[in-house]
Amino acid sequence: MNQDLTFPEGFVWGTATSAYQIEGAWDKDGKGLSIWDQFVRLPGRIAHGHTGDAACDHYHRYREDVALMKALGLKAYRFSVSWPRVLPNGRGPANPLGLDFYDRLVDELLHAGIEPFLTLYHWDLPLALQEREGWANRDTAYFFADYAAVVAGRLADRVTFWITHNEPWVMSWLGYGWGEHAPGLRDMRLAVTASHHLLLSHGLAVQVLRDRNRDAQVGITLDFNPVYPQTPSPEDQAAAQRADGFRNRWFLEPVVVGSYPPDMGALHAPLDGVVRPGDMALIFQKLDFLGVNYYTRSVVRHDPTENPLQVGHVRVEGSERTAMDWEIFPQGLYDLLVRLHRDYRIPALYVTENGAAFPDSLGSGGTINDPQRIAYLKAHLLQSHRALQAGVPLRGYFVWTLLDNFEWTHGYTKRFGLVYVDFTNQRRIPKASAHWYAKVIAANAVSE
Ligand code: IFM
Repeated sequence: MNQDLTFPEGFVWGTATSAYQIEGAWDKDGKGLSIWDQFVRLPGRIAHGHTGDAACDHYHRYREDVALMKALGLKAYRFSVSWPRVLPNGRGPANPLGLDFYDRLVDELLHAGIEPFLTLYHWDLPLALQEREGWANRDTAYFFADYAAVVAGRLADRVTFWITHNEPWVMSWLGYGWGEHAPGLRDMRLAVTASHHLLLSHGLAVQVLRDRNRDAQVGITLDFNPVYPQTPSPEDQAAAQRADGFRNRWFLEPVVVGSYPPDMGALHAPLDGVVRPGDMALIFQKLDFLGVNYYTRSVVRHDPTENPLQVGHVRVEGSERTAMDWEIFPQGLYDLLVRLHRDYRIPALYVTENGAAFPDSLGSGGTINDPQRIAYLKAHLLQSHRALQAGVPLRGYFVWTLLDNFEWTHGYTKRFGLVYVDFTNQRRIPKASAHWYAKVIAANAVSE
């Protein structure tokens, strides 16, 4: 028989989005350009040449979108602020119309009884700062703190939950190391340098946010890929340990321990001269919570031909996969949450992103049936509940994402939303998973 597994009272049920992926209005009302506005225009970078110019037009339709969230019974909404919308040049005078937009959005959310979780940075760096080397330039960390002050100056009276960065690992490695994301650079040294400046900017911004609002709850969101060895051999286990250091601990440990993982060998060299005295203490600020983004795991083996970490990635045959070709492995979320709690004793954890893309299509009756997404979410919620039972201080869960949106290099070809978006006319249609999630929220429970 199905059993209802109840979540703690006050558990925060939400969805997450990011500015570039949904807002559109890329050049409206005084917004400056971001590195993504430029990157999407480079030939061959984005599937079908898609851009975020219009995206979900959320900039103009935010009222309708908040009404949708309210109808789903969401308790919280995680969104990001576009830095160049607020500071067109990344620094200097603020754009009042840009700030007004977030002011209206926050009021609309509060009016609907939805708690805003505000992310300051989800990858859309002002282009003007990239022209000064972006995150490879230490100054950017200080400009970020000034930007945090501007946003907090306007919203800290109503926003309690603040997230400094989303997935700085992706920003550093895909943006500066492997060239897959904006700004499209391919230089390991730059990637490591950027990673340090991102972390530094986090520490500086935490101080600013606390200064502006004593009651602020401040955290950072990291993306985790729990790593499993292909075999129990000591070589594979050591490879898994190295992969874990690179993928999971590089950003986590500076923030919650105050130092880079000591076992990262070659990755430390580029930090010479980049890390200045006092930096690690600045980065190691008290955190109120950690945001955990989880989608899949990695399985690895020792492979001396793969440099510099000598880690080979293994494709697990026969496992179910999403449209991103990511293995579906719900137990990874449990393992991760338990491990974060056990090893780092962080006061509170939120799953700030979890979800899946599938090839959804509009059915003849105008509905979207997405049983795979429901199964994915349910399985991950069961693992979240298991983690709670094991004593993990998990306070909330945010589905990625509210609306089908611009999935970076995949353009609009990957649909992650609970709500289907017809990009020809911007019509929003809640999928079956949205109705399912609304029931979970209303019951504060998921059935086994
Ligand atoms: O769409 C992204 C989001 O911007 C960051 N986390 C992963 C999501 C799915 O790829």
